[in-house]
Amino acid sequence: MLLRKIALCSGALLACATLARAEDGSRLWLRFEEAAQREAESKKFTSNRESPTVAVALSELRRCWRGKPVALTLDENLRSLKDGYRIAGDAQAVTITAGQEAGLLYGVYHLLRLQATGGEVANPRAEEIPSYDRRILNHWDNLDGSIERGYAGRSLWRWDELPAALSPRYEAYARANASIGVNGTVLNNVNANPKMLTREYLLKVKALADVFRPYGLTVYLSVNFAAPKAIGGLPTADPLNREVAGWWSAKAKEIYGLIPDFGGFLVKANSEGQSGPQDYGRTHADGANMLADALKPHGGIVMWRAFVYNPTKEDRAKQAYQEFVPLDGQFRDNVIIQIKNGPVDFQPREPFSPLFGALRRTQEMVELQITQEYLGHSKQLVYLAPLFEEVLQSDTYSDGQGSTVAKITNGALRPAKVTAIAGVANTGSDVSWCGHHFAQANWYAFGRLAWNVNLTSEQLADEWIRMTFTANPRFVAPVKDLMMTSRETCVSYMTPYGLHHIFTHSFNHHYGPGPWDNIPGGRHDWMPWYYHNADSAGVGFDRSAAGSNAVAQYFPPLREIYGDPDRCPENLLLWFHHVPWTRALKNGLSLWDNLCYRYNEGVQKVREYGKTWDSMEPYVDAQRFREVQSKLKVHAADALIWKDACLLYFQTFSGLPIPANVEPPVHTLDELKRRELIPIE
Ligand code: GCV
Repeated sequence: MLLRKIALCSGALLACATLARAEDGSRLWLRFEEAAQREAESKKFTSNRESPTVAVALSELRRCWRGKPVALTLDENLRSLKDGYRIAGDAQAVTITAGQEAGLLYGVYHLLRLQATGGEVANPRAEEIPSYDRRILNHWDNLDGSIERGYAGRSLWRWDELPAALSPRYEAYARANASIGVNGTVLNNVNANPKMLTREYLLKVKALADVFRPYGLTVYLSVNFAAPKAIGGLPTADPLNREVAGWWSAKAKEIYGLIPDFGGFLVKANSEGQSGPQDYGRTHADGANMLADALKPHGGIVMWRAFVYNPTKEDRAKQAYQEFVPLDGQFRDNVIIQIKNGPVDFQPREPFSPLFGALRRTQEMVELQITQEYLGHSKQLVYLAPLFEEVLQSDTYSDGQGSTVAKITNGALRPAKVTAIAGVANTGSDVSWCGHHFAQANWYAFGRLAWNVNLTSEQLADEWIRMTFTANPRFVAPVKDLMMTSRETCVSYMTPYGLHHIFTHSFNHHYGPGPWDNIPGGRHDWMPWYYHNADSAGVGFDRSAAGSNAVAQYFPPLREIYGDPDRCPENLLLWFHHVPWTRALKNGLSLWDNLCYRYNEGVQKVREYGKTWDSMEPYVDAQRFREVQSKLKVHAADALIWKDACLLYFQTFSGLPIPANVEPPVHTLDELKRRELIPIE
């Protein structure tokens, strides 16, 4: 009997140990618990305040912190810290001081990050004030559980079970966000279902908000502008109609009655078929202000998207600017215009949107895309922080040299009542959250950059690798190099030299190449040829003064630089110019030869990544090693398809040979055109 008991016990222990070791990615970068759990003693941790947020902070310390005693001190007079913190250590203890409860929690995660990455934990010292007030994930999650542009399974929100059942993932999600400083989440798709605002769904939203609150995570909703008609029984949604405005005010009151710290609304209006104020002859300002007035008494904000364009003769890249600049100064102070990083749509590389800086009397925020809609979904390893960094550090010259997108939007150059930054989320029901182990790094980097816009993509890769995998330098160095080059590699095999939007349109999945696509009767501004303009003379979109003159929307000297093919940065050349195939680039080789070399280089790099990863096997747990390895195989095969498709197609116009030292295409153009290249996940 005794022996049987011992056997059972040791079986259970073994199971526990195995479970503890299992690495399926579900713990994200928060893998620090195990090592510390037993060592920490609860009495080492104190606070001058009791609250659910402080309780989370203390519990994180108890579970994970191996260092000196920690005292949490809330001092509400420290308003200048916003939700940041100060950390100071002496011989006996570490003190975290903050002006808001969330700051204490963020300070704790700072300590845990130091511990996990090998930082200074004996005498830590820091003062951190976040770059943006609101650091927000945008979920494009639908009420039926699907996710628009989601590549990591179904929605995290189980609407059919809420509010009664609360998945443990809700709290895990809030914790992950708090650990990187994300403090807001828009739960539903910008292509919003009006049902979201019904009482039935608001009760579900309240349940989520209650779980998130201790982690400092505020809930926002995308709203459908036609909701007063769709669910309110009104004959119109005209923003200047008093009943409509009254309906929104009552709805706001109802929401705040349930969720007192509700953040506000995100709105996609008069864009891609969504209704909006223009349906009633009103402007974006009329629409945004009406909602802003409804939210104002409760402290809510409106994030009004600038992603608007129509199939007119005007260059799509110019339309958001044309729409919004004339409205500058007309928006309420609780409205903020949410602008995608580039003027078209989250391409592997775009110039920054010329709207940044152009709205001088209107608050602006950046929308980045964390989900890899145009950068290989969750099949390809593409670390996006270099893209985010490139956008945020781009100089708009709007207020003289040094007017970066970051400074324009974070209040550093222009006073703002509210500053914010958004990232379209890449999370889903997938065990590892993001569909690819390395896609977690993009969520991580977004949050950390939103917290501190001056962190470099390299620092963030370093932190993330150490926390998510290992601090072994034999792993960190090559994997960091792989991550750091991966975005440029993606640009190389998809859209080098400023090419853009040449993804297959047939299935609208934005994964594989389709530069030849031309769907009869389809919108011209959704067709790849609209963007590449390839002909026997050359390739690229002429946005110079001789073309669409989109360059004029940029401040000097950028408009002159972008407008001149000799001065335009080569990585944006075909964005702004239609360039002869034979034109020599800076290295003396023709555009055509350079295109061939870049596509080829992209493919070779992905193959190298595969080899690098293969050699990482000794340092990685078996499951994650295998899963990344198999994704890299798909990645390499698909990069090759991109190269063959683009070179063979563009060759029909250039009529030039592919240089001998470029790997010859293995596919034929007919075959590539005939088959739907890449299946959807
Ligand atoms: C949510 C692109 C995407 C759409 C997305 C839209 C937007 O067009 O392909 O899926 O819709 O952008 O940002 O509103």
